[in-house]
Amino acid sequence: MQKTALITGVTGQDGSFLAEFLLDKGYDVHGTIRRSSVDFRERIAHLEGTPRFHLHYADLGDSMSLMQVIGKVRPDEIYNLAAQSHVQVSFDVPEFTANVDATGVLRILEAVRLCGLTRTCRIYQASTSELYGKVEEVPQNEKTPFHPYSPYAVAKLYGYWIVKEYREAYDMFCCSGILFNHESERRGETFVTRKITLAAARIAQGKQEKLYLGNLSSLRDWGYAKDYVECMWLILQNEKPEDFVIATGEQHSVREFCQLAFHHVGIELEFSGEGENEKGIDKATGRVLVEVSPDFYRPTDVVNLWGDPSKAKRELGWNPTKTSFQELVKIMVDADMAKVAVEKASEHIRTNLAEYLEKGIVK
Ligand code: NAP
Ligand code: G4F
Repeated sequence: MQKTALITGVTGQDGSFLAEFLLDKGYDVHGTIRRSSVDFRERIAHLEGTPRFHLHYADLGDSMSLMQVIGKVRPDEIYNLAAQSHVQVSFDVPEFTANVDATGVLRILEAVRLCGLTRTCRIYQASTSELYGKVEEVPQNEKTPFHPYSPYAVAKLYGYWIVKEYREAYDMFCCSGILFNHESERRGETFVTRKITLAAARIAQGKQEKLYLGNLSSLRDWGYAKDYVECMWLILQNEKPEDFVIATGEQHSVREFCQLAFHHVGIELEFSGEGENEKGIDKATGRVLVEVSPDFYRPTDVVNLWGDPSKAKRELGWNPTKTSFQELVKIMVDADMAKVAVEKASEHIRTNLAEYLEKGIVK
């Protein structure tokens, strides 16, 4: 029988990949979008018009909109991916972050209950390795104690616990995927990986002089988002509702990510100096291409994330290293090189066209 899924945050990186994945599996896919003055639907533009793909307005801060969409769609599966997902931004908008990332989860769970879907609807909650925060052990697994270290992480911790509470109190099939960082060519441009790949592409094509970053020594377990959405689905197909750590089991620093990204555009970077004085220098020309700016430091920073995906491998049969770290960086750099080249070409066309119009060469 055809299943129906509802994805909150379908316009985001993960939402767009998950929508494609579920459509391929034959699902009827519904996604929630938010009203904004400029519609940003770039990641799902190619899906609009697909007969089994439907969009609804809803906001995680607005219970009524959630009740309406859940009551109307009556989904078999809900993937709650919507969130204010930027850790640094959560220090600037902590209350908004709590409303969406913490209370928003409760609103979804209550809407499912109030719509009478407790027995039929399975719920996936997008939890995060940020819960480990100021880490108490490495690598981190499902039993590692949490120590959230940002307003974002504290809000997500509430989401994690309320999901567990509803599972135990009401016997609901709701689970958290504790996902470590996952990136892609669709990653938001202010997350560190995408900021680096876009800057490397712009610098290589003469469109940017320098890249400013924060903590270069921070360590992350970076995977490919397209591989991770499969796991979200597997978690909901499991016999029992359980929480899983999803990670690659490999760790790299921001500095290493930078070196590899620049290597792919033909620039070998050498780092020298320490702290705020550290610089990334082009070995061939001696030009300083990367500098540290304290603007990108956080009041508290999570610096040692490294996941142990053994349970997901064993119980879900998931392969954490389908796309290697090296392949991930290459996919992102190749996509940004193409994006910058297209931007340059269209600028060129616009400039020439203006000149031709002025000279009357074209009318
Ligand atoms: P993302 O690209 O920032 O997407 C977030 C989505 O949430 C967007 O569609 C956004 O809509 C929507 N959203 C934000 N506030 C909302 C609100 N008040 N009501 C309804 N929708 C709202 O994030 P992502 O990287 O795909 O991550 C997906 C989820 O996984 C998030 O919950 C994130 O916290 C979590 N997570 C991500 C990672 C990672 O490494 N990517 C790791 C662990 C957990 P707009 O397009 O309108 O802004
Ligand atoms: O790319 P980031 O901003 O990702 P962060 O903070 O790890 O959060 C992401 O992953 C979480 C999973 O662990 C998700 F829950 C969350 O939603 C989000 O998707 O920063 C990564 C690291 C940090 O330690 C940061 O301090 O990179 C460091 N960094 C260094 N320079 C920078 C920069 N981060 C950003 N965004 N920008 C910089 O210039």
